[in-house]
Amino acid sequence: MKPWSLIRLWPLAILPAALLLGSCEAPGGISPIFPAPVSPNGQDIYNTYIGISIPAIIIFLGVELALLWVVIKYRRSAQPAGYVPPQIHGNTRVEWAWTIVPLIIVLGIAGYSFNELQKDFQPVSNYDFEVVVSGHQFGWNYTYPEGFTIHQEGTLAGDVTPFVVPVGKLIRLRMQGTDVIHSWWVPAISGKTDAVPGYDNFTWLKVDREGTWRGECAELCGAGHSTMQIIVQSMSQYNYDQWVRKQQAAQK
Ligand SMILES: [Cu+2]
Repeated sequence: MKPWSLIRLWPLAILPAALLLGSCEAPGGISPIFPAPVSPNGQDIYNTYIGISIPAIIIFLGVELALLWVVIKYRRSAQPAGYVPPQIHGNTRVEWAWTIVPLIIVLGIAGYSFNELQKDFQPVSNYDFEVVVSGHQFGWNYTYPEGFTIHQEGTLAGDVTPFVVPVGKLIRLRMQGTDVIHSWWVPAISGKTDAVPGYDNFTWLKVDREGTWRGECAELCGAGHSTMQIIVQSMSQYNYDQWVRKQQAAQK
């Protein structure tokens, strides 16, 4: 095969990327891109993801394009017969540069993500109220300060019962596990937080608009793991208060 007939196959190279991006809107929440964040911690995680991914993609494209350029421009068939390229042993200055620059980039990423961990993955104390979230095989229970519990039993047959929150309130989630380790994850709202038996973990949310968001248990926890869907529904304080009264009446 002549080199140029190979190059004409370039659309094949971008096919996987095109397929991946084409599935962005696929039902079931499978997407390489996070949904629009609706809680400050979700926003910060999103910013961290974008802040690291965009420079990484630019560097990747730069390296690959430079590689392609060298492969094509200096291919053997474009050189005179018997051509031997210059035999260079090394270049100390270039070697220092490609050691130091990646080191700075990696340390930058480490500092950036560590800062985000310190900011949004600590237990909050200025919360409006706390909900105890308990994971079990296979579902989630949400116990509210008023004393009632919402059972979000896992299923693939349809939507699970939503975990209802009021808009704009800072809610601390106390994560617990009753059997094995689960992990509560709603990408638009917060990072993954493990629900561990015998140990309380904390996360929080402060949803800024009304709506419904989906998540999943993010820790393989047994045969029914995939049924552990999460739905968070946020509503106005007025509607929320009415909803609370209804739950209290139903669970008396
Ligand atoms: Cu689970």
